[in-house]
Amino acid sequence: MNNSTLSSFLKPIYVTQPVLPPMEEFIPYLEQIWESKWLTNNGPFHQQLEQALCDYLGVKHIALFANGTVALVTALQSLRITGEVITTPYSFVATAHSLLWNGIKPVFVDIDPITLNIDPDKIEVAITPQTTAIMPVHCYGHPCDVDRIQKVADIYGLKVIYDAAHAFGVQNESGSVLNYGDLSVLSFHATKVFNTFEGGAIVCPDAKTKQRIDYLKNFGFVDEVTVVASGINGKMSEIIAAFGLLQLKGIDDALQKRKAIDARYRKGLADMKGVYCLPDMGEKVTNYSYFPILVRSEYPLSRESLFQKLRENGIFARRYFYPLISDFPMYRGLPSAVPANLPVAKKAADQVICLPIYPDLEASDQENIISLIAGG
Ligand code: T4K
Repeated sequence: MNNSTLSSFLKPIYVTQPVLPPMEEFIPYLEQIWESKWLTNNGPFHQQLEQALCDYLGVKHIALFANGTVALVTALQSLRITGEVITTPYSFVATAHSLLWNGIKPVFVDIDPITLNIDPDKIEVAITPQTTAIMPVHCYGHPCDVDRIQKVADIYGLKVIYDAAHAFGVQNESGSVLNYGDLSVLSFHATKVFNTFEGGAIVCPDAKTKQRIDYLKNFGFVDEVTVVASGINGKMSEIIAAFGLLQLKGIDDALQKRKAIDARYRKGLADMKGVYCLPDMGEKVTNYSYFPILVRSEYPLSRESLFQKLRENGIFARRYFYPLISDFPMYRGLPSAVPANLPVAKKAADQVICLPIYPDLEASDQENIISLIAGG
């Protein structure tokens, strides 16, 4: 990113900043790895992190990956998804890229104006004989309408693979949202609520599916002489898995701090004309992974002007998710990518700014951000 507009005396505030544990706490983990010389391929830390995450998240099986994107690509492979997959244009490009990497045609449908997640009412009309699955995204960690999506999937015999990159730890009344659909895919990227530098995972409901996923992420190997699929190398290494175990110790504290920041924004922005905060979606447990605002016409500045103003003041907010995925060159020729098909998503993409939110964001910096927005 080019920060040249930033005045030299300003400390830049980014949309996020990763949480890191004290470095000395990581040394004992490194010593164990140096001692055992077991660096990757389902080593002891890898196995421990899989179990620890199952326990923490309340899910049955987890397969760890090097990052969320390779996990998405592998999730689609594991269920042999082909043809067309219905998905949202309002997400990070990796969602749709995972489809193209599998030779699958994305079919974009519009989003719900409140949740900004895929609109379940729009899915049915997009189904064709080639449709094999739905890939919704729990955008900003807010759960999709999982029941209605499953209902459509059941009627038409479709698989559901959730891109749950934002949904670490999120729960509804029945428990983890990661338990819905056929598979859910997490990202542990540096910018995520739970980060392992890079990392990802597939959450799956049964041991058989996890077994297949484990083959696929290790070249398709079953044993030394048996290869059952054209798998990939998607494995998480021991150093990353060990780091994940350490990170997990701090996750509840990080979520508490995020909650307080979310509350301060909501209070500070409550009466600001033209600044719309996404409402409480009624989750039982939220992760406060992003703080999106929609800058509407009643606000004195355009979204772009406010975005620039924040940058000039050292606040590097982001316009997640502008442009829409459907506007990128590899997608815009698709019939479903035409703007007339996606008016709600287009409007959100044109209005959104994600404000900085991360556990170490100082209250004074947050007050400054709120004042800058109030200044119009
Ligand atoms: N599906 C969804 C819905 C996703 O959002 C993502 C990833 C994926 C799938 C794919 O998962 P992974 O394969 O990434 O595991 C970032 C992330 O790179 C990406 O992981 C994330 N979504 C996306 C929403 O955001 P950028 O291009 O905005 O990242 P970047 O490098 O501009 O970072 C944003 C800010 O964070 C920086 O301005 C400063 C701060 N930062 C970043 C990094 C990398 C740090 O302070 N330290 C760091 O190490 O995409």
